[in-house]
Amino acid sequence: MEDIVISQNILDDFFKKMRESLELDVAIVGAGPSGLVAAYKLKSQGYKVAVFEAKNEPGGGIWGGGMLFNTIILQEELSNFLEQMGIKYEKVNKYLRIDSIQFASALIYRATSESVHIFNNASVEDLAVVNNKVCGIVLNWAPALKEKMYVDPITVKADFVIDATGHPASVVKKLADRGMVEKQKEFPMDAERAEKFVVDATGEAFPGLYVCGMAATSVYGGPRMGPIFGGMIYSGLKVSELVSEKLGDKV
Ligand code: 48F
Repeated sequence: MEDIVISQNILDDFFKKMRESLELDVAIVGAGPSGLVAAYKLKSQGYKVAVFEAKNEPGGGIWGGGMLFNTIILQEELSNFLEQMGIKYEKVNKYLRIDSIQFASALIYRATSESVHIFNNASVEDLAVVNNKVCGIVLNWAPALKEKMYVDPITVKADFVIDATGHPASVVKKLADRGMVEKQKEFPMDAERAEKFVVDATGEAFPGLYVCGMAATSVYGGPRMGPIFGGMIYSGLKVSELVSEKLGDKV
């Protein structure tokens, strides 16, 4: 019966990916634009990286563009980045416009082409903290959590964890709820200020825990910006630099 060969192949491959990801240099939570860019950059430098995404589809808030109009906007300075990633763009005034479907799929494709394992349907429900330093993530199946099933999670060890979970900053929130870090509330829309704020706010929120993208805005109380995505790219690039400085020549 051929079906069993298919099943065996799937299980062998999945558990190989999982075993390879049990001890990481960097665990990235959330496969939105900032998390995918950080994963691509860190993996291309040789670090052991995996991405954990609660939804079935990686890509976060990219797919729907602005109000489901599936075009997004980037600053013109990012044309080189888009060319490196093989993404088509059109320059109009001082902005670049790109197709959100191509942008999401290119970031996913680039990260997975660098052999980043992206675990979808995998929700990070807590952190492992030892001696006041984050040293891993606590992982469960997103559908199990959604169904409120009483299932214990498993732990993945990581030297550094990046919270790239977007507006909810759901990883930092786990520590904020316990009074271990302070978390502000997002400000209303102000795209110009927001695009700078998100990059400035990108950094270490707790020993071993970095925050990027809208999660950084949310933790430090910056304004939201809607469907302009340059800040997300710059934030993903910045967090990858900060973490690789810490990891140094571990590769
Ligand atoms: O929100 P999201 O796209 O993150 P981002 O990189 O980008 C924000 C933009 O999309 C947009 C914007 C641009 O100007 O403002 O909103 O900051 O993606 C975050 C991903 O994290 C996943 C979530 O499903 C989404 O795909 N996520 C959230 N919480 C968890 C999680 C969790 N606890 N475990 C795993 N994944």
